[in-house]
Amino acid sequence: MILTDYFYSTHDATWDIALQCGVKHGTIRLPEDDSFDLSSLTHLKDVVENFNSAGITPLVVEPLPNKLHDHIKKGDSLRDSSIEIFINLIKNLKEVGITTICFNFMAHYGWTRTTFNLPERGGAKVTGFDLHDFKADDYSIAHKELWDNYFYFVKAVIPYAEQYGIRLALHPDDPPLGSLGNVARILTSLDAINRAVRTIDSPNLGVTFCQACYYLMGENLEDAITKLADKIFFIHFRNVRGKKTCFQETFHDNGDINMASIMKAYIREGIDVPIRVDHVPTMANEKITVPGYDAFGRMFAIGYLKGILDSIS
Ligand SMILES: [Mn+2]
Repeated sequence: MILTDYFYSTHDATWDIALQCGVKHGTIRLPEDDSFDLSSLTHLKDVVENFNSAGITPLVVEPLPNKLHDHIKKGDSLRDSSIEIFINLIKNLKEVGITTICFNFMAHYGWTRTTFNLPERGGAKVTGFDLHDFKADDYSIAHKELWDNYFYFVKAVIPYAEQYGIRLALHPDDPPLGSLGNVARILTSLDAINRAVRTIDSPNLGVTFCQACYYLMGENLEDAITKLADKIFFIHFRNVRGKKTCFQETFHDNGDINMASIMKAYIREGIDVPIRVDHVPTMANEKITVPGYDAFGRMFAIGYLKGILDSIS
């Protein structure tokens, strides 16, 4: 496994904390302000140089920039121009040594929570979701239309991903519910994921195995890892407690998933890909800044992940 952490593209304490914890590789979020031109190789090189000079090697981009992806998911009039920019981005990522893009196909609502301050062990705070508390707006899209938009996108970009050696790693829907309000969700079961990544047969199309999403789908995790072994390109190391209609995040050692046995399953299947910790609690003396991404919980999670990896390998 290649240990990464999730970084914004401006040097902040998360970079130094990760480096101090022994993380040398990055899963990076590209800048979203208008001064960053997604078409510019120079701008991308500047971002990567900045990481490199701090001692971090970026390997994964997550997510596919929303200013492109929202049009692609909805299939609106800016879809084709957005796909063109993305194809150019694939070429540029190859130039700077980034190998993997984590993308999702959740339209309109991204990863969705109904609360951001549930108590977890010792009074730490976590995010949670309860379908009863979810308030939908009036946007709607149907399952068929979203599947059509998904395959339209994948067909357009896969030849370039293959040509430039970039792996597209599909993240499942979070939460994996069949719909939110009138917005269809399509990547909510192992069967659906298999349809998404095997209908078009390409070695460059696979998945981000976000463990907790697969758990909340009701899938057996070890079984899912075995069935997707050739397609797991990136791992979100994440734990959770509950069911898909009502759940909360947890410390990595305090949820429903046995994290050590899941790690053994990856190793048994020969999966050796970038991994990062995902969705951590906010702890004492911290304010909730980016829910799920505060520093102390991340330190704990990285240490816990490193301990499991060291004990197995
Ligand atoms: Mn995830």
